Amino acid sequence: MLIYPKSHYQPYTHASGGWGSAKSVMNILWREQVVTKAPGALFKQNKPDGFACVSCAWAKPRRPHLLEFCENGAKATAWELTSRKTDPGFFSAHTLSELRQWSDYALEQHGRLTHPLRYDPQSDRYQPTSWEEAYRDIGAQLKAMDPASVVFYASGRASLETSFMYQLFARAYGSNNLPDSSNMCHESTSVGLQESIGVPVGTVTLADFEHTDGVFFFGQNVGSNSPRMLHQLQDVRRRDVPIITFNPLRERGLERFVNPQSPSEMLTPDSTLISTQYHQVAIGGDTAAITGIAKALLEMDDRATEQGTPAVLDYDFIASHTEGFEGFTTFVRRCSWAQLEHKSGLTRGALEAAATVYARCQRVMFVYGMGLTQHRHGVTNVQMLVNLLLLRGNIGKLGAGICPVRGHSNVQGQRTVGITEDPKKVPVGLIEQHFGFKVPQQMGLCTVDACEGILEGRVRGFIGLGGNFLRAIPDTSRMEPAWQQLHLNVQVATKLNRTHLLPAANMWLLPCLGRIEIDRQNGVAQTYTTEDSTGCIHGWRGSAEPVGPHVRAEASIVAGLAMATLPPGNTIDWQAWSTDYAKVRAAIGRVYPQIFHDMETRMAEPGGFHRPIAAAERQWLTPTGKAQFITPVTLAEDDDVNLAQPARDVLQLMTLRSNDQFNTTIYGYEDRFRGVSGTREVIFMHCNDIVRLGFAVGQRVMLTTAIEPEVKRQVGPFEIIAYDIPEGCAAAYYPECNPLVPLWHHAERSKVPAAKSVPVRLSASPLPRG
Ligand SMILES: Nc1nc2c(c(=O)[nH]1)N[C@H]1C(S)=C(S)[C@@H](COP(=O)(O)OP(=O)(O)OC[C@H]3O[C@@H](n4cnc5c(=O)[nH]c(N)nc54)[C@H](O)[C@@H]3O)O[C@H]1N2
Ligand SMILES: Nc1nc2c(c(=O)[nH]1)N[C@H]1C(S)=C(S)[C@@H](COP(=O)(O)OP(=O)(O)OC[C@H]3O[C@@H](n4cnc5c(=O)[nH]c(N)nc54)[C@H](O)[C@@H]3O)O[C@H]1N2
Ligand SMILES: [Mo]
Repeated sequence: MLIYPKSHYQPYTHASGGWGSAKSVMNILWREQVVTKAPGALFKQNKPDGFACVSCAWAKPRRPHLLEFCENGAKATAWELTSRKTDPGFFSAHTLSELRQWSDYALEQHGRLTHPLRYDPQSDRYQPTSWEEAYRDIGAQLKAMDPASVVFYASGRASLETSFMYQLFARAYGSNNLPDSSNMCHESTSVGLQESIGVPVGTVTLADFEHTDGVFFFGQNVGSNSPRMLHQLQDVRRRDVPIITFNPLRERGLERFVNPQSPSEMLTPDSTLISTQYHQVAIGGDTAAITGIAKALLEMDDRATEQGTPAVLDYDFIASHTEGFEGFTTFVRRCSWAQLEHKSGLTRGALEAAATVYARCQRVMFVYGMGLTQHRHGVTNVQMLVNLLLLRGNIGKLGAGICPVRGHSNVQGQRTVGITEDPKKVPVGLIEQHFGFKVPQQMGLCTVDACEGILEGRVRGFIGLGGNFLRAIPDTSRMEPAWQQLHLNVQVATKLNRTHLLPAANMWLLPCLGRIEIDRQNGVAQTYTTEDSTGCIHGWRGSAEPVGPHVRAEASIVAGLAMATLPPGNTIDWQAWSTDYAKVRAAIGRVYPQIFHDMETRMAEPGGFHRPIAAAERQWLTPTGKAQFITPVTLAEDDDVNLAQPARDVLQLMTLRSNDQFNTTIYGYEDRFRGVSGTREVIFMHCNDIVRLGFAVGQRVMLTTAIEPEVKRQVGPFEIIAYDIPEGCAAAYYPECNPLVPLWHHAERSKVPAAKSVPVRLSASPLPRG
């Protein structure tokens, strides 16, 4: 195992990108021993003849750059291509009890899984098994279980082909229990946008970036989590288009950027200023902030009426395309500035400044991420963005629209091909017609429901198509003991993680190919498809040799499990599908003809093809055929705790990602842009809070959840860092803080865990400095 340098904090003052980025890429290529192997793969990353990067869902341009990847995409590639292996020899040397003491970093860094494994309770070890035995035994277990008690989880990476097969397998087996990572991520988007504009996805494509004249950025850390978008933002800024950012933290990538692939920028002190206004909204203050901007707009519009100048609101659009305008504006007018300033943590002047820019621009897009969706009122947040866009007709025209930045590289696509717990969201009739089985009608379990089912013992079986479920979900300390009570647990994975280390009575770990590897079936390299955050669908193929002969493609594993489980007589030819993905695509085209007709030719076009998004054409697929202004019921995104008196010792904690991780995959201990190295066990706080609460910079503290005191939820010790963050707010890393998030503390309606707003109290750590 690696020994880390002593933890270190020094504010970072350079731009994002630049030499720091280039150095960080070289470091990981070296560490993963892929310096010679990776560059070939990196040239193919996000190219028409290459593979889709696994690091984020941001769109890939029709005419790619010579190197169409970012620092974190390169890290993801190196991490997957690593020459390190976690093979049967490793498992015979380590018991699971021992491995549970390892860090997330050490587990994955040990390398790729190479053989199918079965847990042996006697020796407390994983032991190699054959694929045939694994399928047979898992199939036998599944056949003996009640389908309603089995959960089929998907982390958002698997291709459209594999995902389509997976949901079909679950439904043919008799279960709609298809939670996915989206349930912890952009489900607030899927619920909110569907109600507001009649589609569950964003309306913006890359072309809009070329025509926009105003970008508003809410709660998304582009520099770390979708760095390729910085190219579009840089182009936007070169046209002198304003970018207005709302984020409690001053994120480096939203301030300045140097393109590490541009020699002229790398060799000169030039960097691009990204945000032209930066508003450090309080955590959970966005609904109030957006209300404030709307209020300022209404006031400007009133003045225009008085003075006989052109209206600020787009009344034609509002009249012909929307409903609910009166209710919404009445609400906005009723909110006082004092209230809005208090809840948003921003001054009236700041909100008016943002409104002035908004009113001046003719084509505005709103970009957002987890800072909006992972709140108790995350759905309201998303709908507030739409309300503000509708006021000036900023949906359904070039250069304008709503742009959720999805996380996993195919998370949006998985939904498109049927991975959802809600059978009403899939074309049941066509599935039944083509595949000859009855789709169960009962609503399935989403992620939070699945966790509740596990806690209560109703869920007995769990199949995981990727991901690190036990580490990604809330309330980890309560979930871990319950997880071990499962009867059946099957995990399909590329690398070992903590989810695999708390075994069920019957547990298998099945190694699969990664995205970057060539997937040969009957000697033919297969292509596969994904859908990005802008609804664009591309064909891809792997370019590196597989990690070993015993590792199988995800599609083939799903088919193997399905054939071993389902009764003979269903009309799906799993064998043929898993050896020729064109056949799966043909089936997808039959079930979703509007989106996927002629897929075989369209997927190969440069830049792929776009799924139709009705709202982008100003067709509103809502019950009344109009876009909806939806009036919020409250200004507070999080009302579990009133952060004003008397709870002055409670801080609102956000859990977030460093620049050196992909979700629960920890690449290293270097959060460059935030200036932290050597550790992840830190809490970022405002200096006034540190003093007010009687602590000191560098002191180690325990964090305890301040709601539901009868359940003790605690993590630590974490070192205090004084940081530029609003008073009353704090930040620390995910997944280390997941034990603090109560399972019930999730967004209303979308059930996305409210991971960005956990009320916590701090106490001095009793433990000596480690
Ligand atoms: N390198 C890398 N890339 C990734 C990932 C990764 O872990 N590493 N994860 C992928 C996945 S699955 C996802 S979903 C995305 C996640 O990408 P993001 O959506 O950027 O998610 P987070 O890093 O959790 O941070 C969200 C941002 O929200 C801000 N924030 C927190 N609370 C609030 C609030 O109340 N209001 C506002 N306005 N802002 C707030 C935080 O300061 C932070 O900048 O990235 C994807 N891409
Ligand atoms: N507190 C807090 N909790 C959060 C969040 C937060 O911001 N704060 N964010 C939430 C969000 S947005 C998300 S998306 C979830 C993420 O939840 P998940 O998607 O479940 O987690 P990941 O960390 O992305 O999964 C990593 C594992 O996936 C496996 N893997 C990697 N590549 C492949 C592959 O190609 N195939 C297969 N089969 N397996 C593969 C590896 O074994 C690796 O260990 O976490 C959520 N949890
Ligand atoms: Mo995500």
